[in-house]
Amino acid sequence: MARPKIALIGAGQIGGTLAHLVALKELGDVVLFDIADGTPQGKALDIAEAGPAGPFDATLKGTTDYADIAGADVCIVTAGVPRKPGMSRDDLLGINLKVMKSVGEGIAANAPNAFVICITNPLDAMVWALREFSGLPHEKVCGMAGVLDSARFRHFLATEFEVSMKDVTAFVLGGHGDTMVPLTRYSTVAGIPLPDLVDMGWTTQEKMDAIVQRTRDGGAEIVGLLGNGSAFYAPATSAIEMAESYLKDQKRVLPCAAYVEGAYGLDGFYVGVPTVIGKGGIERVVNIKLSKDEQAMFDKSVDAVKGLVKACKEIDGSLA
Ligand code: A3D
Repeated sequence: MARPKIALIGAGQIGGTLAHLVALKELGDVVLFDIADGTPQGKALDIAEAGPAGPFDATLKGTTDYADIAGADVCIVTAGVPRKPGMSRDDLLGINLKVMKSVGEGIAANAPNAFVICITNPLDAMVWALREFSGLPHEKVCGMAGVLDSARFRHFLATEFEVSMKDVTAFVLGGHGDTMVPLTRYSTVAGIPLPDLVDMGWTTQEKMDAIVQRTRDGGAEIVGLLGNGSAFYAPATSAIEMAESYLKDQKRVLPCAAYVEGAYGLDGFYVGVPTVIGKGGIERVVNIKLSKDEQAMFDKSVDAVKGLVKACKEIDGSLA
């Protein structure tokens, strides 16, 4: 049986890390695409040369020609520009919207049956635009953010409680931005919800509030530390979890930016929600019941995303 073909559109920090992870996990063969000639070819060769020592079996090809992604099973999109210190994700909108147009057309022409995971920021608006430009079915186009945001939340919680990260689950909803909604009620240690752990004296409400805020600011914290570019190891690892669930039909329940029609009072919109990812792509959106306060936070987050989509339509008339 042929190995799956995984196309990585953008061979920068996240793209290169994705290629390495795909190879190490032997998820399939990799095509690294970028407009910066030399970068995708150099990274592909460097990773391929790691194969014997890895050891892993995977072929890697770097290219500037969209024809090379033909027939890809999965496309992970990181093409565009990342944030610099002091920038918000939304500041990237104008530049990255143009990039989504060329990427969407490249995927539509060469890999129309792929499962597409967008990572380019501002995430919720870019995944919407990428879907519009590509014309692919909504269930085959999604965005990676929730897995990363909840991984950050889980890391902070596991460190606070001094327990294994494997036993901590966390729930983050809404747009990938300052308005994201970490849900403490649905976040647990071995099934025990966080509010109960506060009652049990494991931590205090103040510490929980600080962790929620640190999760919201998680991306900016890394941008500030690096001083040049944004996070890439955790974002790449998170997207791989989603790609693996699709390729192996694992039906993992993972939060991601999915097209929501009907659930959460939304009528056709991309926003972060819990989903089931299997061979059909986004097979289900899990519609959980929110409290009044949670719904208000979610609505605020959705409003922020709607504002960005409106801005996309104003910049590119073909999206209106
Ligand atoms: P970077 O290392 O700059 O890589 C981006 C690559 O895209 C570069 O190699 C560019 O040459 C390439 N590129 C630019 N335009 C095009 C084009 N039209 N077609 C193909 N390739 C192109 O950035 P990065 O890998 O650190 O980040 C990539 C994106 O992910 C940025 O928009 C980040 O803001 C975003 N990001 C999102 C998250 C989420 O959780 C959603 C986290 C971290 C970064």
